[in-house]
Amino acid sequence: MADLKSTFLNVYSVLKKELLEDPAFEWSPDSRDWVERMLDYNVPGGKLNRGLSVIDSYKYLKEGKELTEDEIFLTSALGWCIEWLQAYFLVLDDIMDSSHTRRGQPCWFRLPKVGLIATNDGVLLRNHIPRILKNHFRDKTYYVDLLDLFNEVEFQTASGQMIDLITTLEGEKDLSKYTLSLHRRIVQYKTAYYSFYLPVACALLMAGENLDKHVDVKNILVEMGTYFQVQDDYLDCFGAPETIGKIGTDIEDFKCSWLVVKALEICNEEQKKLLHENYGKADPANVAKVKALYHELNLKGVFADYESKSYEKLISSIEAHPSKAVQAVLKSFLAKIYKRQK
Ligand code: GPP
Ligand code: MG
Ligand code: MG
Ligand code: MG
Repeated sequence: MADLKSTFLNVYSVLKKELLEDPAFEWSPDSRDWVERMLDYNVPGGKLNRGLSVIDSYKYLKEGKELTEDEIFLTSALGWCIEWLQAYFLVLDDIMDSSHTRRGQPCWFRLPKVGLIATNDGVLLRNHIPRILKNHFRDKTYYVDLLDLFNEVEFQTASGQMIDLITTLEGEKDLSKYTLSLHRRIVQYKTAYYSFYLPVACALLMAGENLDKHVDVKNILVEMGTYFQVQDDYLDCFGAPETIGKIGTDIEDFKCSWLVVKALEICNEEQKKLLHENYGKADPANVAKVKALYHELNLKGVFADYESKSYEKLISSIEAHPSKAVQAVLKSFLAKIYKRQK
């Protein structure tokens, strides 16, 4: 594993070097330094779960056969495309959510010399993906399918992000609009496709599979991604910032978080009033009242229950899948996130 990670990180250096020498642009020392610093700050510092999953998944699909050097490089390059996509989303998401920290450091746009230049950096990160794909996959039979996959998933994510953002406008008018089905719709689109379906779909394409034949795999991955975002919502409030590397903003931002949905489901009239008066306010005193209510309602316990039930359900849908190799892919992905603390 440690070995796989260092191989993966070596591929990052190769891809970065190619991008910094992209012949389509006349580089100056300043522009090259900017892009290099921007990439090093935003691309490789996460858990790398999404990226590494492409390699893992491909290995399982090859049923344990040793991967060639070429296959390791290509699966890693696809993994990095997903990490680039994630960096692009996070740079912009942190601006939209007025976040302060990410991966244990200030959000990129919070750096004094960066500010709103970060929006263009987001656009650049996004543009790097088709450039990496062109450099390494142009002559593959699945090239068009890869491009189409990244485009589709980006569209789904941006649409999910749109509803995540515009829902708060409705919530501010009437908090009781926040329901589990609305939450589900948001997280399926904003998180599940790019975080769970995309890595496995990349591995499937490389293995020569037709994605239309794997709708059942997609459905399980979307379920898993939904569970993952519920964990993210939970950690936003209950996680330790030192561990998750970010300070939560969901309460301040009036987000349709799983926690507020659950709170609304189980609270009495008096508690509902408290929620209406304090949710979505930047003042730490308001936020503290919401958190105290979450404790009072035992949302930690409600979450623990949700977590074990989701796990059971996911395991049984995985075990119903006819292919042992696909089962292994899905189980390894689930093991990486079950009861995660970060
Ligand atoms: C996670 O939401 C969703 C994304 C990072 C997708 C962003 C999509 C864009 C098109 C910009 P979140 O805000 O809960 O994530 P976090 O808690 O990590 O800030
Ligand atoms: Mg955010
Ligand atoms: Mg967000
Ligand atoms: Mg979050």
